[in-house]
Amino acid sequence: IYKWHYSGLNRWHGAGSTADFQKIIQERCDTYTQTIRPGSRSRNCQAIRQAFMSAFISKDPCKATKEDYNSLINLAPPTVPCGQQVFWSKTKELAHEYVKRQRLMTLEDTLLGYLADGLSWCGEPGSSDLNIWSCPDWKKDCRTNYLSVFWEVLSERFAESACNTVRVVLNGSLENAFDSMSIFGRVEAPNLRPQVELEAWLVHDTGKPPSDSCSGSSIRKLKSILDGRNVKFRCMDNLSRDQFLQRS
Ligand code: N1C
Repeated sequence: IYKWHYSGLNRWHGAGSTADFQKIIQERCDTYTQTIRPGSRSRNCQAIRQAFMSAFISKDPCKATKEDYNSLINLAPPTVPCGQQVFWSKTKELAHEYVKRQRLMTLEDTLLGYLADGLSWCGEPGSSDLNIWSCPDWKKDCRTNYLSVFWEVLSERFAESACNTVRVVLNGSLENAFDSMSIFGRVEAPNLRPQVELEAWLVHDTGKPPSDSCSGSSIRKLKSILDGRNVKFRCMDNLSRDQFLQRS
């Protein structure tokens, strides 16, 4: 305990870096490139792991910039085939179940999304190690932390690459199915290109009445963001989880 206070490594309010971060990145990369998408362009997992590490190692964990991730993202841009893209907000597990049953893809089905899913990471100035004790929390410490900036910049690139019809799975059991402060609300919806069509699905817990609908104020707000960008919008509501997964 005296050591944490001494070094200050425990001063942040978020979870520390995932144990064996480098090893997990390398193993997931090998699995993805050899087993999950063996057909995809061959990628150098060692270079990807190194680019990931140099994005944040030895840096102030509250001073992340999008540029820090440029070389990593250029090694593996998060693009998916036209018309297969699925966004989600507060529906992660459901969205993944949905894409598994269709020929569709979420960000976690791209290499970098797959590598980072569920992990935590940050470094410390003057050290070449990850801080395994704590990392900055978005609310309590700083928004410009490496984890938040990673998902923001990756999500931005993912949304910019969308074409034809794309889908978003929203949580109809929340009072506001569309949250303008979420990554979908702040980053993805505002970065869709003109002429793309977004289909929103409001899905509520089976056996309960929905709490929001396509005519509610949160969805009207989403519609107005999209109108401003000339993105077409369709909305489907009142679907229970079971109905949604069965029809899909
Ligand atoms: O803030 P959200 O959801 O609206 O973000 C989801 C949205 C999706 O469409 C994804 O494309 O943004 C992308 N995305 C991820 O793929 C992702 N995987 C894991 C955003 N965040 C992701 N995470 C972590 O979950 C990350 O730590 C982020 O802060 C949460 C977002 O969850 P949310 O609020 O349900």
